[in-house]
Amino acid sequence: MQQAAAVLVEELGLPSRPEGGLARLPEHPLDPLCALEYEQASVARACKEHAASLGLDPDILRFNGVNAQEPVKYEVLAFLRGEGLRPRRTAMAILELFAQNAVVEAVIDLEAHPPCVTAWKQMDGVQAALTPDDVLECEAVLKRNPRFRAIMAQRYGISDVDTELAVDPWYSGFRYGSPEGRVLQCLLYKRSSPDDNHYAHPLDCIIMYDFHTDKIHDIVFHGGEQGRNIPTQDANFHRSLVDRPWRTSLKPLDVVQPEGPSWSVEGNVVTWEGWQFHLGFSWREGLIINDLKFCDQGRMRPVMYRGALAEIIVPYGEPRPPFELKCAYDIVDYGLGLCANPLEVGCDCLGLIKYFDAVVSDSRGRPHTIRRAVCMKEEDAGMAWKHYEYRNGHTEVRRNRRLALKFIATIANYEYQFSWILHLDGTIGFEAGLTGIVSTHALFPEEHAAGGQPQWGTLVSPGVNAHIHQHFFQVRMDMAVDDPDGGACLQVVEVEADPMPLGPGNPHGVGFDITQRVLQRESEAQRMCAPERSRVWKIQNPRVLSPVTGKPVAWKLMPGTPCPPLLAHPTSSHATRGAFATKHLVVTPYHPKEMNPAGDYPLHPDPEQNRGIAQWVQADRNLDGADCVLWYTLGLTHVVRTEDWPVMPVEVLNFHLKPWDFFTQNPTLDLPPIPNKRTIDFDRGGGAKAGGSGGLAASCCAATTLGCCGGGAACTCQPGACACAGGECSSASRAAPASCCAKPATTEPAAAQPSSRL
Ligand SMILES: [Cu+2]
Repeated sequence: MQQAAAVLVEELGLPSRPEGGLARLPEHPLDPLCALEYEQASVARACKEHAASLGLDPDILRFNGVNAQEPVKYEVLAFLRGEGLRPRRTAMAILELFAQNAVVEAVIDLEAHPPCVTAWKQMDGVQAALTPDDVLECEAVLKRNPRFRAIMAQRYGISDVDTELAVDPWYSGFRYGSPEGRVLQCLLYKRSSPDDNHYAHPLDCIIMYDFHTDKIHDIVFHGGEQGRNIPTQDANFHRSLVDRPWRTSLKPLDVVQPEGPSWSVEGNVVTWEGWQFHLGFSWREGLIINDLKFCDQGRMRPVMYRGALAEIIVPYGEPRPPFELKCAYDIVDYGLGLCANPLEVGCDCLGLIKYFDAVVSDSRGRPHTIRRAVCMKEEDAGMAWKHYEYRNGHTEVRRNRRLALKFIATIANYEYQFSWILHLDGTIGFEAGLTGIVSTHALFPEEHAAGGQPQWGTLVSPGVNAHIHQHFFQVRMDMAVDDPDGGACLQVVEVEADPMPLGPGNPHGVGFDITQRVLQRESEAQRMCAPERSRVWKIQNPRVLSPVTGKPVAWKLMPGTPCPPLLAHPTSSHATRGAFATKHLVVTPYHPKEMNPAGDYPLHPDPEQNRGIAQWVQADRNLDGADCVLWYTLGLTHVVRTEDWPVMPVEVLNFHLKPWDFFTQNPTLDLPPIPNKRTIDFDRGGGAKAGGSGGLAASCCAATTLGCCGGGAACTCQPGACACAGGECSSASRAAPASCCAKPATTEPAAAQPSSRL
């Protein structure tokens, strides 16, 4: 492994580690850059000094994305095992040279004195991601453009573009290549008030615009030369504009952990009920789960070296220009981490929450802290297991619990909520939640003529079409499966259940059997889900055998919500650039440069050179006994409903990883048989405080939230003295009188812990 690490370090052009001490050490080799590293190590200063040394004006640098450069896996693992040196701390900055249509990749050595640029590579013809700063700058610059202002005034009667107009810049797809510059398709909407949902008022116009040069390349009016009136009907969800009274029937529903959480956090390393992992964050991917392990009866067993959402594609189905360009790649185009929300306390996550801040770079290279970018919480996860012995009435039942890590990103009109979820029983879940506002457009003239119905979408408001579209999310999982080398020798096995043919071995026709096939090469490992065949994929370690079955220990990837195929034609730009989404599972051997399945940059002069995973797999590398990386795609065909308007209820997609012969038994047998003490039998007193039909005005049951008095008895409850009037104490109170009548336990969660930085 050391040799492999050295080769990869050399291939990546990373500086090798010199002998001697270090000025400053990160806590963990995979820790993201912190604000101090931005400021003291000064990524921006090093880049600007280097630019000046090349004769460039430092002020033209735009910091598109800055990350700590992730060391090669084998170096990290060797260091964490105490067998290797700490990987050298470096940063990777993607820079734009403003108005020069040029992108630079710079590597900054953070341990040099002072930190300095060690690599400066100008990338030919690519465009960098459209950051939040870019989006705001594009809107502001376009609104100052005299030609644009004149069109808005003459065609739409909009004279105050600053307050009456909203501009959503999207990448322009295949129509413009990088040589033309940073050309964006700007979707336009009118606002009827500052907090108005402007997506209810789309203009029949798209502007192809380069905000670096302030050049309008094209203007496309799809509503016809005469234009149409802008849809006027408001559709709002802002609290100040909702025109119906708030409902008053909901009672509080609190999640409390009076004794505190079950997790512990040290730096970015989290430990919870056997699980341990490092929490990472990048400007591009957002949340990253690193070095996930499970402590199995005292032995720490690796499960997954790295897991993160790798790419998103949202292709739209409207075939008529200008909407044939409408396809968003929400990670490579925008940077999901850059778009992460600061989570709202008491809203985005409930209960006792550990928040992690994220530090990203703004366009000028300054650290920008996203407060509470990631939340972590324990959640009840239903029943873990149960058996009721009907012969004697004895029950054994345990509750399952899960640890959920979540972040939410806003990409223009849409919100995405992404969660990694660890369960007590070893299940790993991934969830994508979709909400926000569907993308809208004004109707075409022929649609108006045909009665106002859109042909490729749903009429959500008069004159407003919400286009039909799809969402695909590809998750990269570098599995380890009980291998301290990070899964260096694994196999991915496709497992299916097939009916047996009728015959001598199956005379009654009831037989079915399991077939297993090792995916030998990349050409064989581009697979689709097949629920009719119960298809799952097993990731096994042939070097570690189960003492029970004698077979390799494994984890299985289980598709969750049904995933459609990508519906764009195979020759279309959506399907060629978005080739990663044309298969539900792709397996590749680990390579540290292969991280971005839709390519490293949004636009490239030669699409064949920027196709990411479609290009990698053409090497048809061996996978049998390789360091296997899984790329799983989950998706949805979104036929918009009127219920999705004006803001969409959360739609959840998921899949799971489950241990398969990894443990020798159910790993939750040691869950203690302790009933939840705050669970209340509503009909036996729990309804009192609820004020509903329980009928008890002031029961001690309600005061303590423990069952005490039954039979409709009124209660008085004071510390150390609980009395029931006109009734007998319930069996619960007889079994545990001290707890029943004791001072009520606090319902306040433990003091909120300060946020950690990522
Ligand atoms: Cu959608």
